[in-house]
Amino acid sequence: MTYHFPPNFLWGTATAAHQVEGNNTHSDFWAMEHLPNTMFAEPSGDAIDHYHRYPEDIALLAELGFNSYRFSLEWARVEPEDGRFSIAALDHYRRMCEACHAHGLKPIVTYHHFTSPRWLITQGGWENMETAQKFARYAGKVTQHLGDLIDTVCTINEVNIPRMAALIWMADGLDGTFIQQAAAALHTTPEQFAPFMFAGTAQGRDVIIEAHHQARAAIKRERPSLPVGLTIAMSDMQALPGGEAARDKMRWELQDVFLEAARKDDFLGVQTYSRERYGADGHLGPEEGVELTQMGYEFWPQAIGATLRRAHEVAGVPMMVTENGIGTTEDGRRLAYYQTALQSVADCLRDGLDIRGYFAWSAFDNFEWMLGYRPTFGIIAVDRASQQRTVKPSARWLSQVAQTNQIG
Ligand code: GCO
Repeated sequence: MTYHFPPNFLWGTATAAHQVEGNNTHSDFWAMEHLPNTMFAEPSGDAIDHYHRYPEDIALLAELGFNSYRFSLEWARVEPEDGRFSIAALDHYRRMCEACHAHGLKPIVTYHHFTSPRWLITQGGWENMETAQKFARYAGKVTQHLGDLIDTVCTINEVNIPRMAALIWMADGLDGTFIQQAAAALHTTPEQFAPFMFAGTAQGRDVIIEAHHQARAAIKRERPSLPVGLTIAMSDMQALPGGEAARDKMRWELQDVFLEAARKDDFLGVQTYSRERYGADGHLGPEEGVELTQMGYEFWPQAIGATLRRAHEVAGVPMMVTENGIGTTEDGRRLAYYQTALQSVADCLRDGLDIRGYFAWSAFDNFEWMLGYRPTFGIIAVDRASQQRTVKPSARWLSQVAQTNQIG
């Protein structure tokens, strides 16, 4: 059955500065990527050189028929030293926004996507409450300089990722040698080492939420009408019989606390990739027989519908799917993923949920953090030796959807 999306629905793709720009040498991640005992599969290096190639990249996204583009600013470029703002960097991002407008793409701009300036980590990073003010100062400055060109702001990408890392992925602790080396490289102690991803304590959570609230206020002071929200990573948290209590406890810690913190926002960015199952003893691995993605989690595109419904219930604000996608070498599986995912977004809209847009993760194959360049999430492939871009069939399919504003 054909479904027509609402008029003005935003169709786009998403990227993050550190994953695509290349040479973010002032950032904490750059330092961590280059340690002798690094946890990173490889350094980000030139990435896909989006810093210089954004004009062609944005033109390509427009050619595909999208009407918006979600990208992030690199705080370490904008404020390479505490309190010292680079007007040249701010001008660069202004030009990016201008390029979007020239091509009919609405810029959805994320102010923080995992990476931070090195100096912030030296000062205690995301476990230090003063970071909230520093982030708000930066957010105010950015908004003053380019707020007139921004359509929507996502303050912090995936506010809950540090908690998720601490309570699930890194629950057994981190490699001590890595932490020691990283702390030394960032001029702090292993006890106070708190880049965003590693700020997984309850204090880290409070700092991040406070940073969002203070940034929102700083942005609104500059431009009261600019829509502001945060984004959250949500898997569909399912309980097997007997697993309800374990699931509910985790769901509170990993999702609900943050959804409640977003209740006064203009919108919420929902980012979903898969589901997670809970049994009586807690978190379970993938179910036997279910196809896995390159990331090792289940191919479960219908998760997006479930998470949108949950977010609606708890946060109750307008929503955007700010990321959704799959790491796979088989583009046919990506296409199948998007087909099912968009059907489930359409079902939510039919049920009256207020969903304003859909952003595929990702526009391009890019630097997948600790896993390096191996996982490929892009709807556009990149040959990193020549930096040549090649549109994949899944991009053509999404392009059709975006241009007709409907799925069949
Ligand atoms: C995240 C980030 C992206 C990732 C994507 C694929 O969700 O972790 O926002 O930077 O690359 O999710 O794993």
